[in-house]
Amino acid sequence: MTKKTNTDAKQQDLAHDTLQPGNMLTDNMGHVIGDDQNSLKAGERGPVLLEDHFLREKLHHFDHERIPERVVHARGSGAHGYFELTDSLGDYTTAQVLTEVGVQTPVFVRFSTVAGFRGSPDTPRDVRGFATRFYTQQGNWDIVGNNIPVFFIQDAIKFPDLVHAVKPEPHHEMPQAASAHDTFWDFISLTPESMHMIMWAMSDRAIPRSFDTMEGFGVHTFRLINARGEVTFVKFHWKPLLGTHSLVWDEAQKIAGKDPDFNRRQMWETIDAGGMLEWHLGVQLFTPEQAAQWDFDVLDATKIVPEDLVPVRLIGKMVLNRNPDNFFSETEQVGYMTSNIVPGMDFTEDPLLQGRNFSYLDTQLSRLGSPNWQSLPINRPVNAASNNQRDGHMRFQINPGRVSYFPNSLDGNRPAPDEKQGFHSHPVMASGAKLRVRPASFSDHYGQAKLFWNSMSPVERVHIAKALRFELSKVETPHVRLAMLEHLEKIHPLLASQVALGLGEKPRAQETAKPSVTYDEPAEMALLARAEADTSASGGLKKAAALSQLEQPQSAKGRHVAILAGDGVDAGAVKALQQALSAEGAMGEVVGTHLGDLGGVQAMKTLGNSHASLFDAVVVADGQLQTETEALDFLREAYLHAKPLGAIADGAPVLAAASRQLPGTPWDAAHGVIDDDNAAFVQLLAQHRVWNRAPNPAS
Ligand code: HDE
Repeated sequence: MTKKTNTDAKQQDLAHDTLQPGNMLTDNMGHVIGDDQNSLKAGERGPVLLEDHFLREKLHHFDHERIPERVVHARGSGAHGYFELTDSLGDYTTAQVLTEVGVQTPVFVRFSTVAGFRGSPDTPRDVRGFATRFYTQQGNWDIVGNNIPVFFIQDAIKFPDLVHAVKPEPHHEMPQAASAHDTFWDFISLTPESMHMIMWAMSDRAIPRSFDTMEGFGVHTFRLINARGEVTFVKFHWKPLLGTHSLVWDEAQKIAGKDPDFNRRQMWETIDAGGMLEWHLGVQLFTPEQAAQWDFDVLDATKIVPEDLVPVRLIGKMVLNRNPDNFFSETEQVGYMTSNIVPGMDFTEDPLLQGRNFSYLDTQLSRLGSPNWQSLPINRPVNAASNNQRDGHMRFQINPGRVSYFPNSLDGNRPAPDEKQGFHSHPVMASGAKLRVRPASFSDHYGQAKLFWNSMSPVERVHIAKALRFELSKVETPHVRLAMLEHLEKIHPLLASQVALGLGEKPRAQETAKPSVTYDEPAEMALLARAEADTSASGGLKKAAALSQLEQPQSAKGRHVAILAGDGVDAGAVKALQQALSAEGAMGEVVGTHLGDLGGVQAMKTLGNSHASLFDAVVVADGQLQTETEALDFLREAYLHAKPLGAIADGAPVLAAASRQLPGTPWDAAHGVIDDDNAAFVQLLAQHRVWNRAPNPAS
């Protein structure tokens, strides 16, 4: 069967505007330039003449090359691909993209951090944006989501305050891409509705390993409407095929210096090498009647609908497999909008979503500079836009004829609205007094924070406590730190006390454990493992499925393994390991004492230009590295970051030498250090981290 596909539609559309260089250099008006390296001067040694129109044009364009970066989500990276529906939602919606099984719809996805500037590193502790545009035959549909399913605030009117608080402080513009500062925590401590989101933001979710090991969420509840006009509520989920995995905090900070483009580079290189990034699209479908039964409000974006109440139904797959041709024209100029929905869908009354529907259109004007921004190649729909809008700065199209109004009799009344095919707002009953209030159903701010806490594994709980200690210890104003401890107390007293210890405050709980600084102390882990909270606003659940990342699918696919080697390496052993890894979709990269040939294997990276934090696991393949400090550091770092370690050929003594740098730590197979067993190593790699190292590693 030939697959119905229109994935090429956007690629073909973009091809119209993709310019190949001609043979001769011209100015922007097509005049061939004779000399582009010397300006026109009066005499050999100047002065330069104003008459030099080539110089002026070139400088003029250069002077205006920058546009304002996004006010949030400035740092980001995008890729093209397609979405293919495998399971029709025809019972729930008339949207073609969700009913035509087997059709491939082109997509462009942009991943981002929120707080940092455009040039900031990829790996701060932050929420990640996950914005997807579907170029459907019924117009663009955007899911402008995040990698966390809830948000800090319930009402869009608070968004500017939230963003002002988290961005670098306005008097000295510090810190860059970090929430660990006074203004953020001041705002949060005065905003109880943010507590559920704070638990997510302090968890490992806020330091994802890569774009293709993070989930995506539409966050808000939307409506689907079927042919009979019936409404179903829906929440959208992107589930990565590789599972959801994170960095550890010390590693994330080091990557920010060693390779600030870490996530961007990995996506680019994966696609460049012919690979792809993949997610399932999942939906939670529920009726308004079901929603009315729950003890939380589905219009409140600080709440999840636990998967135990409504399972996620996987309905299709998204594949990203083409890098942009030009970062600026595609990734920078793409303008997503929550208001981009297609017939068969509708918004809900979520006040955060309603505010966003204004903001995303509005912001493009100051960023892209003209009301014609929707005609930019990356933004225009594959079904051509057709209306009576005209003129404005940078008009791209030439609209012939004298008619630019509706109704008209001079051009056959075209283009005309179409009752049948057009978008309809669902006729939701709306009435009431005009009130500036928050509904009572939005008032539980701690119940789902507790649900999240209860759902974490012990090691994930320790990471949350450590993240809070890190962040709050950077807050200089004592009353802000204390105010945050009050909130944590309401989530769990043991969590609050463990954080208090790190801040030099008196813990309220009778029982405490030494807070871990370098290691996850087993005592703290054991204490927090017992810290179960009573929940509310959680549909009666004490714990929810799919929140802990340790429950995620395990696979070695896409993992990068450093193979440390010098000139004396056994090339056969290295190649055997590389083969075992590539059979599972992982990569073994030789990191050499120098670049190039190491007696039969090629080093593409060196111990000096690389770092353990840039790999998922490390194997040492050469006994002569025992005396190489950089090799020992590689192994030590990887051990501390709970990564699988191994030795092949005569590498074992190097592991032993590295272990002596960390006295008292076990370096054996039971703790993720594998000697000369490729199959066991690959199996371990699929588990991502070795959490049973005791004491556990810095994170
Ligand atoms: Fe955004 N957000 N946002 N946001 N957001 C922007 O739009 C805004 C919110 C999200 O890769 C801006 O084009 C308001 C939630 C992503 O281009 C701006 C509110 C979620 C991106 C804006 C929110 C998001 C943005 C800045 C509160 C997850 C990057 C540039 C009501 C569901 C899109 C731009 C890209 C970007 C406004 C809250 C996700 C200013 C007013 C909740 C992924 O319009």
